Amino acid sequence: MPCIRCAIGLGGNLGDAPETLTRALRALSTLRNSSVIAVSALYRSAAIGPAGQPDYANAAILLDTRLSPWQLLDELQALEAAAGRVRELRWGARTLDLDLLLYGEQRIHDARLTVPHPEMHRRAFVLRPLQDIWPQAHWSEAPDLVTLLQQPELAQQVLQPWPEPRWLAARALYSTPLRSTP
Ligand code: A4P
Ligand code: MG
Repeated sequence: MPCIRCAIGLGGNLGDAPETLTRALRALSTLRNSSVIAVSALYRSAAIGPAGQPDYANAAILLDTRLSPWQLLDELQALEAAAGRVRELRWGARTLDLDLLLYGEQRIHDARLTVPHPEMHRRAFVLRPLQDIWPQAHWSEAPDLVTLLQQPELAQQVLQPWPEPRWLAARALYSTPLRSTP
């Protein structure tokens, strides 16, 4: 397999979400045939969806991988299941959402996988972290990230940087100059 640059979105809003996302980042850094290239800031935002939910923590990472998109999805779902199992006992709900946002410039649409992620162009909580790690990201007919984020529907989504020490420490490990963004 060639080495492909891809973007993964991380989200969670049950339990200690910064801890869950930090653990997911550490696990992703040990993924076989893959290297973490860049890590976004952590952001906090109101849940989009049913009311009455806790705020979300969101982030994104850039990964170079020789895994196929489906192998990568298997790995992401295993991490979700692991986080979910731990939390299910205590919170009764999933705590970690890992989405494959972009896989190089490939377009995939099958029963398991749609890439680019079909909702990402509508979500500031995906696009703002993506801008941190891959400002030139582009896909299909979507405009560039700056233009997308200026659209009224996205501009009204309030996203606050969440300077959580555990995330900052883990992020620093993967944000050396050698791992600069493309
Ligand atoms: N699947 C297809 N394409 C993909 C892909 N590119 N990446 C399939 C990952 N999975 C993909 O996923 C359901 C199925 O989608 C998988 O089995 C996989 O084969 P899921 O994550 O179990 O389902 P879900 O999370 O309930 O649905 P979905 O549509 O992924 O939810 P979203 O869109 O991720 O929304 N508000 C804030 N502020 N921040 C958030 O992070 N997240 C959500 C969840 C809602 N509101 C939010 C946030
Ligand atoms: Mg999802």
